Amino acid sequence: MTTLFEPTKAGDLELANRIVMAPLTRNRSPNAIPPDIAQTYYAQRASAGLLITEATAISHQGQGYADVPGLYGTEQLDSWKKVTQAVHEAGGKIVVQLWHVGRVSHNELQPNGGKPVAPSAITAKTKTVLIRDGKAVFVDTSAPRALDLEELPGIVHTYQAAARNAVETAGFDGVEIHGANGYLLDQFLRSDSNKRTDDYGGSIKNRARLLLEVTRAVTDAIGGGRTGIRLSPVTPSNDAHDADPQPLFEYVVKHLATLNLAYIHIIEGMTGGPREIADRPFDYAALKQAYRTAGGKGAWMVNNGYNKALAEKAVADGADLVAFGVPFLANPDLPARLKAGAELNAPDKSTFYGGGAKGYTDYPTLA
Ligand code: 8OZ
Repeated sequence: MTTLFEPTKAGDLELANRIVMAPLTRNRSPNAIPPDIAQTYYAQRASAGLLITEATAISHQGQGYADVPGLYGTEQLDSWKKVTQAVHEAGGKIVVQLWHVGRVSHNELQPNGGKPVAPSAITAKTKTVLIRDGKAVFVDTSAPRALDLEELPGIVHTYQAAARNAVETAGFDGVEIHGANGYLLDQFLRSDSNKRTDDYGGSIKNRARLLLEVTRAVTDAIGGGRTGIRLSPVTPSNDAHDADPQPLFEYVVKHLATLNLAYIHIIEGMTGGPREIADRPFDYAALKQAYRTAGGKGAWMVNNGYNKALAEKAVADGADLVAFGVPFLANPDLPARLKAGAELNAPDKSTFYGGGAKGYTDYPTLA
């Protein structure tokens, strides 16, 4: 029987085990530059089969929260390079999560104080984080403007350039496209946030077009075998809602199947919340089947609320990889602890977002 602790492959990525560190936003990157201490944080967790970085903005326009990192400036790339070196020296593999927040932003975070961009000019009923007087404060997102049709090739190109820089300049093993949690690509997918009347709105085919164009452009630049994508079919995060997610996401994975991706990363249920949402049922087995039937060979990565028993069952039932978020944040040696059946450190929620070493690099490993 396959276990969590066996090596596997995800596209071109050779992984020491099936345990993945999920992307975790930490808001410790002033001026969008990862701090030196991020080298320690990620290297401490290098025993994961794969590390996925915190969501990382592909452009200034793609940024939506204070002190999140970017991947578009020289200093940002130089700093990430030190992170990837530290992880590789520790024997790990690391991909960067490519992020454009779309409408989940604030004027203060945008170039020249402009409006955030979105498929349609509909404000998300959600909050973002600004720093005021050195303190993180939650504020409503600003009203967005709809992207012009002529701007969309530039968005695709920006993802592609970020992927190329990630691999060629910053030394990442690959990238994960953030297609989840109510950010730009997810906003295009969903019927509630996308009211466009051009080729990028209306039908499922049209709403999925931008995500598929972005993914194709990224795979053209760095190869499908180094490209993963994260999707969250039913999460309500950031005001995400679709009238009929099952056919939408089955369409998406069927078309992703042709791109020879390293992996498909699925958030089951509400991101960081319950795995089942009463009024948003979803058949994940059918989603995976749709991908495999269409010829998709990438690793199938599952996420949300997993513990050892659930993860072992998922792998026995055919998942290839299991991503752990908060447990990995609080347990740098999570694979060893899971293997030993050891107690886990409790996470300190007050240090999740913002701050320094406390709650970041000071969680103890097993003796
Ligand atoms: C928590 C806080 C801010 C952003 C996501 C990138 O949900 C995030 C995020 C999570 O994907």
